[in-house]
Amino acid sequence: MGGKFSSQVSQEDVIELQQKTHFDEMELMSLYEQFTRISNSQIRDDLIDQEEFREALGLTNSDYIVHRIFSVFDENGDGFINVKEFICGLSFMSKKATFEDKLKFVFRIYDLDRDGFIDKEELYNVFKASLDQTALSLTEEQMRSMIDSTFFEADLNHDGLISYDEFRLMVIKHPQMIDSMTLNKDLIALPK
Ligand SMILES: [Ca+2]
Ligand SMILES: [Ca+2]
Ligand SMILES: [Ca+2]
Repeated sequence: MGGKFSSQVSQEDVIELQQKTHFDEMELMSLYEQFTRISNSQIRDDLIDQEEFREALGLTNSDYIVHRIFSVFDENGDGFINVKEFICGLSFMSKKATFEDKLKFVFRIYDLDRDGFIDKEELYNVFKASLDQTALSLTEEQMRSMIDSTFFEADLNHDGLISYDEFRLMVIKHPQMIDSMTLNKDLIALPK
C-alpha cells in the first residue's frame, strides 16, 4: 500500500474527516490502511462485518456489548462498517477521544432505541451482558434491585429515564462505567 487513499475516499472526505475527528492526515492514511486490511480479513468486500470488527479490535466484551458497539459505529444501520464510519467511530472511542466523546459514545451503546434516554430495560441489558462476563451471578431479583438503586442515584428528576446530563453526572462519579467500553490501546499502531 502506497499510503494513498483509494477511490473510496475522496480528497473532500479526507478534509471532512480531519474536521470531524481527532486524526491528522497521516493518521487517517494509517487508519485507512487498517480499514482495508480489517474489512478484507474474512470477507473481501471492503466492508467490516461484526466478526471482522470483534477480532480486529480485540474486543473481549460480551456479544451484546460488541453488537451495541458495532451498531454505534454503523451510523447508517446497513449492518456493515464502511471506511468513514470506522474512522469516526474510532475517533470517539480511542485513546485520542476526549471525555465528552467517550461519554457520548458509551451513552449510545446503552441507548438501544436511540431516543436520547436510557430506560430501565436498556440499563438492564448492559448490566446483564457485563455480568455474564464475570464469575458473579445474580438472581433476577438482585439484578432488578441493582437497576433500581442505579436509577435512584442517577435519575435526578425522577422521570424514570436517565438523560444524557444525568448519565454524565453518574459517570463522573463512576468512571468505570465507560472504561470497559472504550479502547485504551492505540488503534493507530494496531499490530498486524
Ligand atoms: Ca454502515
Ligand atoms: Ca432509549
Ligand atoms: Ca431523568
